Amino acid sequence: MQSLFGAIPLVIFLFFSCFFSLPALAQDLPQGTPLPRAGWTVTADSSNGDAPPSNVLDGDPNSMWHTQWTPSNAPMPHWIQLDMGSARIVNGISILPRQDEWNNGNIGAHEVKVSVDGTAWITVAYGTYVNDKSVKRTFFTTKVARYIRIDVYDEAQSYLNPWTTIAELNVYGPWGNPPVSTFADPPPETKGRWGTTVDVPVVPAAAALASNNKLILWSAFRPDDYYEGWGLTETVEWSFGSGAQTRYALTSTGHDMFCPGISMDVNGLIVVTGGNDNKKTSNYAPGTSSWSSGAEMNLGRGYQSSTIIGDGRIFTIGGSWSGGYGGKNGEIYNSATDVWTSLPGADVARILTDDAAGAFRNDNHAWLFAWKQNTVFNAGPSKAMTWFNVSGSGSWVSAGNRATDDDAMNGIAVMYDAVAGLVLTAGGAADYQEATASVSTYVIQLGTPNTIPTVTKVGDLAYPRSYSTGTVLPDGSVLIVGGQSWPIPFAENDSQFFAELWRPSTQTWTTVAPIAVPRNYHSISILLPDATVATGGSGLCGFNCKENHFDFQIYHPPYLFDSNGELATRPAIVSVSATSRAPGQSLLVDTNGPVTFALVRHGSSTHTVNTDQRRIPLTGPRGGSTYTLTLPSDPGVLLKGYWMLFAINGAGVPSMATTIQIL
Ligand SMILES: *[C@@H]1O[C@H](CO)[C@@H](O)[C@H](O)[C@H]1NC(C)=O
Ligand SMILES: *[C@@H]1O[C@H](CO)[C@@H](O)[C@H](O)[C@H]1NC(C)=O
Ligand SMILES: [Cu+2]
Repeated sequence: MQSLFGAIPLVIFLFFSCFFSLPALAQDLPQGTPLPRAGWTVTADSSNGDAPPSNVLDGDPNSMWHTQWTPSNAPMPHWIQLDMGSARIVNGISILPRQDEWNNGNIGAHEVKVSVDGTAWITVAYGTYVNDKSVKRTFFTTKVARYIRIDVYDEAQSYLNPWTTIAELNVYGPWGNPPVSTFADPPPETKGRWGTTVDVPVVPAAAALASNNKLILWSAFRPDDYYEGWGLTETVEWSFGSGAQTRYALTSTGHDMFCPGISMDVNGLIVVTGGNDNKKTSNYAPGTSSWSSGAEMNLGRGYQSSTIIGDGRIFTIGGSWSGGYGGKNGEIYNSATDVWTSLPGADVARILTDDAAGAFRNDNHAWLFAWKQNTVFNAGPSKAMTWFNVSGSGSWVSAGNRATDDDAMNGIAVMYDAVAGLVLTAGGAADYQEATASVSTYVIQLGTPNTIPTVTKVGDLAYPRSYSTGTVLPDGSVLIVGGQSWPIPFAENDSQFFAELWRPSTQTWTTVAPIAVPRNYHSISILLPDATVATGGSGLCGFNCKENHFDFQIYHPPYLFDSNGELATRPAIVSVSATSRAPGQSLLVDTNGPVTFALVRHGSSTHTVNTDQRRIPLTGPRGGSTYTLTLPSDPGVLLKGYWMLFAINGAGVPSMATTIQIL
């Protein structure tokens, strides 16, 4: 009965698809194409008489699979399983939720698994979908599979309901439908490995690693869209370790924190400024998961950058994306007293690029670095570089040009060695959008404030990119992910899938494993306490926009693998003498073997900017199993706030981090 029922709608689908505009449930995407579904079979744990699982393959968005609800409900969890008849290379699924007036059975918490034989399963994605009728797309690192299975743990509408429904289910494979015999996993010991995709019910356009190791991810007033003036922010907290996630609409501060500045203070308070609600300040207190309103900025800003400085205050400049065009000179926030002070002498004219879109774009996303003597160094993206002084009403001193570089809007700038004052810059484009992205890479060495730094052009990126993210790793290498060679917000043409890793020892980029999902405008990357990197987001372009990416994926760098591609044995930090220290003080660290150390500051990420991260290499004498580390004495180098202390063994393998607060 089921097979008969399955065959008729297939014919109808072929007829309908030629003449009617069905929801775009199986379109070609930069990351892959839908596989033809002829001959596939599908089974499920349960179904209602009029809603068999075969409905997910019938091409009709108005028919669905519904778990049994009459005469009684089949309990959660539920599953549905596809047999594609033979093994294929697969890299994603799309789920069309039911398209009628009900949300009953929309999938919430779930796992996506693949199998070659229907017995041994690999989890390729897990997480939570948002409760709406948009197509749910989960892309994952390429696998060979004949069977695809979705396990459903709760309903997105109300996690108490025991139902699951799906209107259409599609599977994707890489472009060109390559034969299974061509499948090869990149060797993880040289290319690293992208892990399980994590589905989250917002497009994470901004993120921060809180001091309690929760990853805070947020979108705008909607999980999938932004628009000015709605005064709330959809937020997800993801727990490092357990992987548990909680979503809530942040309403307490009346602040849509989309396109903001982000900086963390000495107590781990995440200070989020401007964006859609352009004068607001919202402060996240880790541990309580609560946000409070701070004082408003003197100027409305969006796309400004901010950074904590040596004395612990937070400096911001630029940001004409919202709150009016031009004149966005510096100001500074004291989070202890909740006071903003204007710095008219911190002249925004110093940071302007020559953008085709003029004042709207030319003061966006400054590359700010706190430095010695309470200064702030602006490394770009303007080709001119500047020292800012926050004393009194603010002042500046030219720091020359970034060698031969052009304006590099939406490139990356990462302080990979704050002891030596070394900043890596790469990519970006002369204009915010519709411009040729750059491959140029520079190392800037900061010395005494107000002096011209040394700028060295080093090896180019293999892939030109703008809108990518840059993340410093414990060993001082820098991971660049995503971006486009011809950047266009909310478009995915010319997306760069290969990540690249820059190593300070060679001063060159190495191409590493590709991402499964385009990560462009509105993407994020954050170093996690196990020395992996979470990269996610991109999009936020409204309902059913196929450029929305409600997920992140975790990169495991090559240093986590041994020469056979197996997980390397990590060194361990056994104990530390204190969990908070001040600059210049000593820290005693017990380890289970000989190591060097690095402190990496907790990061925050949005719109290519992560001014919270920086790395400090540390070594010290060892007596017995105890190292004595002397911390840098300048608070402009060792910024206040939360840092991850990693031990790194002789093979370059990092430990799990121990959290250290710098006072
Ligand atoms: C910053 O400005 C103050 C006030 O003018 C001055 O005393 C101080 O030396 C300046 N600092 C630097 C590093 O230039
Ligand atoms: C992206 O590429 C497609 C196919 O080449 C083209 O039709 C489309 O106009 C491009 N989109 C943009 C925004 O350039
Ligand atoms: Cu934005």
